[in-house]
Amino acid sequence: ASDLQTRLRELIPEEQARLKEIRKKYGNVVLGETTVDMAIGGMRGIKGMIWEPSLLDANEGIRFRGFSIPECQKLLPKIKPDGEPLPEGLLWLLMTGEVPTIEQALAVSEELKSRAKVPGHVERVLNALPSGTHPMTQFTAGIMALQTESVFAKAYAGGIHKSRYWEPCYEDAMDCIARVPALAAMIYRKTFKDGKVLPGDNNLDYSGNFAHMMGFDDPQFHELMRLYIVIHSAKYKLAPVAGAMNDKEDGRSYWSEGEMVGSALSDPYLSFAAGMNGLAGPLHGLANQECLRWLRHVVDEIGVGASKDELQQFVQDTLKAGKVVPGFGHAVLRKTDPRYTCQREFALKHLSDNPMVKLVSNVYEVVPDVLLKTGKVNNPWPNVDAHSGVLLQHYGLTEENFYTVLFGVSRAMGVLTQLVWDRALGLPIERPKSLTTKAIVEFCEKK
Ligand code: NMX
Repeated sequence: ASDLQTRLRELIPEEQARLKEIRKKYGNVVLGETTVDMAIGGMRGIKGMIWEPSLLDANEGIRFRGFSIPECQKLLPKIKPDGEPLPEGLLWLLMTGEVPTIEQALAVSEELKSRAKVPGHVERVLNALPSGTHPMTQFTAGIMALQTESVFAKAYAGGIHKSRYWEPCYEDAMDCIARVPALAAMIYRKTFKDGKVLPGDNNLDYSGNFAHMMGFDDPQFHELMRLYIVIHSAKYKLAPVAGAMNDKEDGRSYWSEGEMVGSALSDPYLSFAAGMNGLAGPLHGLANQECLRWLRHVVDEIGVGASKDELQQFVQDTLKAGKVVPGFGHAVLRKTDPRYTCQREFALKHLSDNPMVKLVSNVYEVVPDVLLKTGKVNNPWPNVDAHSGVLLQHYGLTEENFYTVLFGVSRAMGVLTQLVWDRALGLPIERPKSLTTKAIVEFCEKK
């Protein structure tokens, strides 16, 4: 099938049967144990949720439906033969588990275009917010304003049979994915530019049009947006509970809110907005902006041509001041993040003369040794955030307060895909068990 919904309709009965079989065959198998430490420590490492779009491997980094980032770059359809893959193709992969043909990816592109119109009241909601409202607050307010369009909420109110929940959920997921670039671009123009909302261009693909609506028409920046959206689209691993905001570091997630909220049959807009409120937390979405700030600090204090010795000293001073070196380390990954590597390759291909790129490269040569010498850092290698800010800055997207919104636009694909599958598989409301500390102590003492 060349359209996504038809392909999903074919796949869903197979996947429902597979899940039933897994449950029947392995339902009683123990996946892991939960300790008191884990209960106190943010449920880190507890295996307790189904998440299909992606999985994190400690050595290889994220895999989307089993495919590593280099594999996705090679296999997913592109507009230019040596260019970056289309996020529309990735969306097909995330939804179906299958690498699409170029026709299928372009069909997704057309489908998203046909759904992209943002209703007028969304801009009025943004206009009502005071100036200085953080772009992420505007973003979640905008998503909530879009919720008036929810097909799922209307279908549920109309008494739809639960076997068909996934259909209106799919409508909302695709509408939401289609509309968030225009919403984000609107926020960008209002917050940082002349306030004029730029119309979309139907001749462009999803990423190119997003860049265009923000006011960026350099085809190379469009390429960067394709890469950026692909690598930021899905999270790594499972996410337990509402309130945890820390997906980037260890897989606990803002999506936990998205998924928890969605499991209560809140529609995709309500669920996605909940997730985005977690992404806005400083332990999560803001790390990329911190990296750029740290690099700017280097430039201000020493200069963009800082020698390796000077950098080493600067890194040591950062540690001595009780701060982390942003962009390095990972809770799960134990190698250089492939999302860093592909951005570095992009930089070497397109902007190797940029002095900030050289600086990032020198930092890469200095930081891991210094971190290793502390004897406590489990992963001294760079993560995705170490490179993204410098790339965006090169093309003129310098307002780092906006970076989390870019991240949010990308994540819509991963998180809303899972929501469609949650409904298709009939997954129930999520309700991990909480205990009081008194109950924990009583339980332990009885043992
Ligand atoms: N700079 C300085 N110290 C570090 C760093 C770093 N980049 N990374 C880890 N450590 C310290 C960490 O603070 C901890 O110290 P202490 O015992 O005094 O609390 C110790 O090393 C052991 O930590 P790990 O087990 O290696 O790392 P953990 O799983 O706790 O945390 C991060 C993972 C990502 C939070 C951590 O590496 C960090 O803070 N990195 C810098 C911030 C950053 O880049 N965040 C974006 C992450 C994006 N992403 O994950 O993709």
